[in-house]
Amino acid sequence: MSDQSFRFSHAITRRPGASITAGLRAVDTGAPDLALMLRHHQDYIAALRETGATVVELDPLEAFPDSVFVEDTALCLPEGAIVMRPGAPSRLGEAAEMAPQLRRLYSEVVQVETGFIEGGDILVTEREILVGSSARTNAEGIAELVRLTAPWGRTVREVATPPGVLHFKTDCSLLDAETILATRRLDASGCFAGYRVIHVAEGEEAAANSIRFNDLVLTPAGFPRTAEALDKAGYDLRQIGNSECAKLDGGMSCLSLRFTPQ
Ligand code: CIR
Repeated sequence: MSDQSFRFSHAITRRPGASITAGLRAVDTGAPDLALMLRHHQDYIAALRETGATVVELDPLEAFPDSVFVEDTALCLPEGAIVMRPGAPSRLGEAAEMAPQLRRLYSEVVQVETGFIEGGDILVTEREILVGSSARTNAEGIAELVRLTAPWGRTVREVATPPGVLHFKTDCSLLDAETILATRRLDASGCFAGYRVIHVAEGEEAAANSIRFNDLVLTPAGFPRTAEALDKAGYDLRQIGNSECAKLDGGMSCLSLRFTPQ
């Protein structure tokens, strides 16, 4: 079994700007503190770099308050990058801002042309691409993903993001080629049949949005029972402050595009 689903040479990040206070959120739990968010962002980048990867840090895009959440703008596979079409109207233009960055690193960059799809709804495992339909990702966008990845021999499986959950990966992460970290509510749908699943602790659902990046697992700080379970399972954890991104429904996966261009 190869491990190309979690071994990456590169990551792209974007620093949050002052307009972050206007970012989208399901529930208003107070304005994010930009200075604290920037400190957390630096810790996040340092952990990615610790693994030896090259991390690109893009400047803030003040016209796009949510643009720190770069994951939603593209799907990066070894074969090529696919520029997404975010379903949130205020985020649609972010994808065009990311495209030239991807062209610098990839020889093949293709584009979703119709429908809506955000990277946060896509989980890539060794055997397939899981895509959750959601308020941000519709059937047309998923059909585009199928069309664009078919020439690369990829299999796409449509699943459902639980109602009221922003993205499919809000509730799950890949931990290794065989293992997924997930909330019980998502696993109950049966979408992970055939995988080994580790559940986040009751009341620690927000810990499900973690990332495996090379030898590390980056997980949001403040979820000690899930951290203990991951530690016991043998993963090398870095707990990263996420209090400010959490106010905007963002977590570990949203903050980077992770890839190894062929
Ligand atoms: C949004 O609602 O689009 C942002 N406030 C949060 C995006 C989080 N992205 C992700 O989970 N991939």
